[in-house]
Amino acid sequence: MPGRSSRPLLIACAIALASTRPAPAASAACASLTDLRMPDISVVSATSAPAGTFTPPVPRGAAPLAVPAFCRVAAVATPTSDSHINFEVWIPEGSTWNGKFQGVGTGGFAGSISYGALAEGIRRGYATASTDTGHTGDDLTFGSGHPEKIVDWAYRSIHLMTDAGKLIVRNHTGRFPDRSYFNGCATGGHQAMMEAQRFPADYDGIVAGNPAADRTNEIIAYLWDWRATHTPDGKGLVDPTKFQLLTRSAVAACDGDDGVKDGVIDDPRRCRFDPASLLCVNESSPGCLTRTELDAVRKVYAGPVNPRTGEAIFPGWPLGSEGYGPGPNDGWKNFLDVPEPRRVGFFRYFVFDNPAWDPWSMDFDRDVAYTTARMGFLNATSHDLLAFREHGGKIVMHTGWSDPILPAPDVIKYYDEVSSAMGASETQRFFRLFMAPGMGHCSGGPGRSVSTRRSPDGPAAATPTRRRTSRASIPARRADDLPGKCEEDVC
Ligand SMILES: [Ca+2]
Repeated sequence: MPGRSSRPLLIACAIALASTRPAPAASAACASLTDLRMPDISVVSATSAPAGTFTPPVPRGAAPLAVPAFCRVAAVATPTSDSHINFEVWIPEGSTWNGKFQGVGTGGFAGSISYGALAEGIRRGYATASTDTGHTGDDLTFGSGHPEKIVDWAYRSIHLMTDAGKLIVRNHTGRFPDRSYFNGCATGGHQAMMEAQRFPADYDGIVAGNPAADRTNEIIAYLWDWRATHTPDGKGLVDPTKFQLLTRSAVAACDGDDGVKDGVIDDPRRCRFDPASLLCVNESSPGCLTRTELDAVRKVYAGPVNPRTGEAIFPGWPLGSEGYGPGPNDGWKNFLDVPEPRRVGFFRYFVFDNPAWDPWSMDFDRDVAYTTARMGFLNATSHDLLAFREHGGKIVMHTGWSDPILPAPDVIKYYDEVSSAMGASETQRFFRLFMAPGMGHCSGGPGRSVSTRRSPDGPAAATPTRRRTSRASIPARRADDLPGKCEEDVC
């Protein structure tokens, strides 16, 4: 982050509040949308829903969602013979439509439509679309023997949903949306950057939260960290309560560095806490680290490296992300206090096509190169955003410093790489990154969560605040409002 953006900033803007301008009268009744013909896409149902509540079909037992009157369109895209991409487009009725389209992201490996984000979108006036990305459930077995389904998940489903979604809106309202925005976090952030890079004409404004864009190397990092903290027979080398000890100690050492004692480390890069200061003097106790524990967590802070070249494969996790709470997703327990590496199915079903693949067989030189060669298309890490910029698009990217699922340094690394490739000042004109101190994965953590509902003009006109983040300055946001927040526990 060049210049001013090196200071912690907070997004105070992005997806617009609904315009009060009335939308044109609908040109066709909702139900007639089933007559719409599009290549490789079938409209399965189109029904008018009254204002009130909508009970999501998934997950089971989900709470009813408040909704205005809307036209609910369910469709299926089949771009290949092995594809079955479900998506829904919700269009606010009459003058409640603000004339705009919003695609919303999904979490993890998706497998379900984000009904909470759909409802949030239409409450704010947007015609809103969400997709299950072409399979059901978060289990990576869906990719075994189905390479086209992996492509559907990686980028094809969001693009098709977007293209068809705009056409469906046109057929219902009589015109195409004036503007289109994509809003996603976690995998939704990954999807956001994939759109900017592969389909630059799809959206005018993009909000990319905690983007898990370097997906192959993120999963390699899960594997590296798990091996660094376990014996070959799967026993943990680090007492999971020590993750909370590390965060408590880091916060105690560095909370005041920003001049505000609020339980939040403003910028972990400036924090001088050394975990070695916790080394046990005699016997192990809950308040110290054994030599084994210290050596193991140092590898997690450092991140995976190529054993032959010494080159970094992926950034490590920063101070403050280790364990900010007791929950399984409040820190590194998420990927370290588990019986096998997170997303090991990626290697078994996507990369090696071997359900019996042993994570201890991973060679962090040869197999990393092989993984990149086979699955590099999953990554949204291109530094060339020229086409998106020329289209007039703008990107607001944000992430949480305490994110224990996608390390903040990886987001900064990508932004810096784009700045180097496109020029810092030119990048700032259309693409900005905001860091939220103490925020976890899209929400949660000791800091406040990012809000994306403050600007009256949408992401393209976003005017971020330039003040230091504080609890008082950031509106809290319900987790179920976040498009693309992982519905499981990991991305
Ligand atoms: Ca502080």
